[in-house]
Amino acid sequence: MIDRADPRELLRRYSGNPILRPQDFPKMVNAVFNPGATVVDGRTLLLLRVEYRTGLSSLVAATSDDGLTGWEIDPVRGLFPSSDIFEEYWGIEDARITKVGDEYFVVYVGYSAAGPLVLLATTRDFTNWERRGVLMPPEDKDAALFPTTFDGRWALIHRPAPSMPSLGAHVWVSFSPDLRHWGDSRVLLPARRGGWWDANKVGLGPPPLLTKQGWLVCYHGVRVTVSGSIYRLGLALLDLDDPSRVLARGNEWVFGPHEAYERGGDVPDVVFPCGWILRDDGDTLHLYYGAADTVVCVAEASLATLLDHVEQHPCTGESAGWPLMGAIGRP
Ligand code: BMA
Repeated sequence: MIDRADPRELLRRYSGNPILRPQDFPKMVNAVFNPGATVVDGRTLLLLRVEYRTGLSSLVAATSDDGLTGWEIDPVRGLFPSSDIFEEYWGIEDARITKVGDEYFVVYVGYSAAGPLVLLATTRDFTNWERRGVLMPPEDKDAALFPTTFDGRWALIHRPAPSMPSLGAHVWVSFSPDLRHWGDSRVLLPARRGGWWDANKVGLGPPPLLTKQGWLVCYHGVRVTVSGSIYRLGLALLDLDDPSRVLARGNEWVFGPHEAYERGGDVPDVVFPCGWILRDDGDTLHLYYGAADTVVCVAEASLATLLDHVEQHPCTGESAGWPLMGAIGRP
């Protein structure tokens, strides 16, 4: 394999990667990946997607003091699907955790018998849960809540799949007064077209992160090649008061699969984060991601450097939006 490690990368991989592997589990499992992340009682908590040898997934908690080492898999804490629940019929996947007061709002994908959809469950301890139902019907995934409301409305970033895939799968934002009724939906980050790294299919990574400059968003872009898809990560910045306003969007990806554990696994060439944690110094950011749909890894970045990057590599004009915008109705 070609070594493409580059010291100029903005996100630096932890040398102890992968931090969690299938063989770390007491029972044999197929894969552990795409973790949500938060801090509980001073410890880093990951809500791992664990895929069993049935092919179906649960969300299992693991904790660590420093967020890098000494991971303890918790046999009790986690969210476990029930085949009695239509929306969770084939398991649950890819949690994004948003802390609101002293509650954790976990938005996750339910693999229902009618396709993947977006569900919400809330908890204070990751043991006792209140299932709050469907936020978005099939087919929709890659969703997370903002930790604050905007003029009294919750905001959800999500990624519906269009019935005509050739039109692309784009990141949307929707609003709700009560976390049940959603609307005022609009495209937030359109997938670009043609040769771009994020052409045709994009989706949210971790929940949006509050910074002085705006909400920092990390999203994945999927490049389809003759040997399969490559999942890479890019950045955008949203207006603090109106999260449907994109202030900036980077034109380059900032992280992509390089290492052997990212390039080989159940689904090669995938880096897929569902959580990040800003550490107490206010600048160190730990990004937790699934690698190749098989193991869990972490990379570190300086928040200030990421913000500089998104502001200094903005896309403009046509590359920022719809290539055909304005064409409709011309004679
Ligand atoms: C996406 C999601 C992720 C997965 C990725 C790559 O559509 O289903 O859970 O990691 O594909 O397989």
